This record gives sequence, structure tokens and C-alpha cells, in this order.
Amino acid sequence: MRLPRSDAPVGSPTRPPTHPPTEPSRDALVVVDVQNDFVDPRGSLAVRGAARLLPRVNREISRAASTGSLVVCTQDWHPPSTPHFARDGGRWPVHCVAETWGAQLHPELRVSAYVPRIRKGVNGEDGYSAFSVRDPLTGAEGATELEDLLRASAVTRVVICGVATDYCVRATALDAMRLGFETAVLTDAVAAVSLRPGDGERALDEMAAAGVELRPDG
Ligand code: VGL
Ligand code: ZN
Repeated sequence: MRLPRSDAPVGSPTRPPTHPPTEPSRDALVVVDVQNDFVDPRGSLAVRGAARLLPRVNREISRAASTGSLVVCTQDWHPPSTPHFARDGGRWPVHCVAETWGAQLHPELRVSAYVPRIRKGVNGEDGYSAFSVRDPLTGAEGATELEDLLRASAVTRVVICGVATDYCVRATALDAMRLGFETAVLTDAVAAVSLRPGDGERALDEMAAAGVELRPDG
């Protein structure tokens, strides 16, 4: 008797597929603005305690990579002159000017070249949130490419670390909630500018009140 060849056609399936193939939902780790001007003590808007976060953030990046999460980095990325800067009528010292040392990701951030970089503020807007930008003069709002990227990757949960708790982390977390993502902030992997004492704590309270999970340790 001839045995069927192992590569013989198996004929029509006995059971039709009952579920359409669906992509499993994924987490995204959003690493916010770990750039020289915020993280290096010589940076123009150095955030106290930010350099100490680097090993913690790196650990989270390797963990995310090993569990199949999407990893995304953001970069504050300003033109040399913008109403975001105090000398042009705004609030901040000149920082993270496009293509300068201050705008580069910190050299100790261990992030592969394949990790997408989301740049915000590129047209002179305030770019506090990784998802959206806002012209401080006209109030006009726009989107970055982050939401589309997350949706295309079937991301349903966003985990946030980086700087600054009271500006870009806060704005990113509140936007993520508003857009319907489950959202968590790694509270031992963020640091605040704190123009006024307590701003970091107040920002965390506000995020929690909006439904953001504050995740203390990992
Ligand atoms: C940021 C102030 C000005 C931030 C950006 O990354 O939190 N803060 N621009
Ligand atoms: Zn900025």
C-alpha cells in the first residue's frame, strides 16, 4: 500500500474558520524626550534627576522589546526661532533646536535605529504631547504621526516614561487617554521640570484623575 506523501494536498478543510484572523493587541512604550537638553546636566533645560532615569528607561526598553511591544521615542524638535522660546515671547530657554546636540537623544539611551522617532514642534508649534501640536499664537492644533502609527500596529495600551512629568509626559498621557488608549505612566521613570515646587506631583494627580494608571515600579 502506498502511504500518502507528507506534502500531499490535505483536501478541503473540514472546519471553516470561525474567527477572522485578528492581530493581537499590543502595548507601546513611549519614551518621551530623552534628549541632551533635558537629560544632560549641561543641557539648556536640564531636568533635575533625569540622568538617573537612564538605566531604568533602558531596562524598560529591553523589556518592551523582549515582550513584543512597540517602542517609540519622541523628540522635542524646534526651529531656532519659535514663540515656544522666551526670547521670542514664549516661556522656555532655547532648547532642542532641530539638528543640534541638544535635540539628539541622550547617547546612553539604548534604543535601536529601527525605533521610530516622533518629532514634535517642528513647525514652531508647542509640541508638548507626542500626539498633537498647538500653535501658541493662533491656537491651531495638529497631529503628529504617533496615533496612526499606534493604530496601524494594533496598539491598545500606551506605557509612558521620560521627561518632563509636568509637560510632555503629562500632555502625552492625557492625549493617550482622550484617544481611547489604556494608559500607564512609570512613576519611577519620569522626572519633572517643576518651575513651581510640586508641579510634578500635581501633574501625576491630574493624570490619575483622568484615568491614567500610575505604575510605581518595574
Ligand atoms: C518640554 C518644556 C518645553 C518637555 C518640552 O519635554 O516636557 N518641556 N518643551
Ligand atoms: Zn520644547
